[in-house]
Amino acid sequence: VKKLALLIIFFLTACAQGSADNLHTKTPADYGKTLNPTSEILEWKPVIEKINGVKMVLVPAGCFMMGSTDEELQVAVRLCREVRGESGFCEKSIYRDEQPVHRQCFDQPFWLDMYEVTNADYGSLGTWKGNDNPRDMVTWADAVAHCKSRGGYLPSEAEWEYAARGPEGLWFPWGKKFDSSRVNSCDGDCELNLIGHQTDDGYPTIAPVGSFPEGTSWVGAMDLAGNLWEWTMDPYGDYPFGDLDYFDNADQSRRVLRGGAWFHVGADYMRSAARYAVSIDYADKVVGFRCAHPYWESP
Ligand SMILES: [Ca+2]
Ligand SMILES: [Ca+2]
Ligand SMILES: [Ca+2]
Repeated sequence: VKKLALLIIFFLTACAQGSADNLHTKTPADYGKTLNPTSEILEWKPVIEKINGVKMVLVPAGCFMMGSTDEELQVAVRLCREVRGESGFCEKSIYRDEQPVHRQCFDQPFWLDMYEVTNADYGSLGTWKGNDNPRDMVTWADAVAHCKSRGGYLPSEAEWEYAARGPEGLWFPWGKKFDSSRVNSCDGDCELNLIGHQTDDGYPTIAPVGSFPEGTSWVGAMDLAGNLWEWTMDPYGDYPFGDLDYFDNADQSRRVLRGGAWFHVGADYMRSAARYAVSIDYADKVVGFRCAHPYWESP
């Protein structure tokens, strides 16, 4: 019996090392990166690994300016007016929770799902259609539990925004100008298309993940803007994000969604800095999520 137990332990250890070999024994230098917050990350080339069966992209250590400048809020107002007209409610105050702009730094790299979590990833096939469609109708707790089951976690607002806009502080994952053809938004054949968009992305509701490669962010993550809105870990609070005061004063009953979704006609909520707080129990056809994973995994 003892021998068998030892054999099992040996086998388990071997398995653990097997999976470690393809990931956690790699140092950043193995990817040819220093992963230091230097100008090097402005020329970042995506690094993709399958972690527990799901494609994830490496987000290097570094810093960015979280939140929106006055200039960006003016852009948000303009994008809102394009949809709701001059008389529509498109005040700067709607986006005021994106201010003040403040620096956020990551001293460790981390992994982020390349795509929104799909029905296949989530294990809901049969009930939900399409292997590659993003899983919707998930509460915050569902999202947290799924990420945990994969050895990861739901990304923070700061992690999400950094992966979307990068050290250059882009307004959208691809740049500073909105382009409806780069996202699954509400255009063309979408029922809620109020402004007679000239473009038609071909998807009236959700699209299979990765359908819009032109919308890929600097780290190689796709559909950060559009398709499904994405849960983040954090309770809703006033910036600056992340310090002790933030969590003490934040509204624990609400969590923040990022990136906008397929039903958005305008681009104001597709901006990488845009925040939208909903009840922690909210579940809807416009909300999904993606997971993060620590770079250095404790043994
Ligand atoms: Ca579109
Ligand atoms: Ca669409
Ligand atoms: Ca999305």
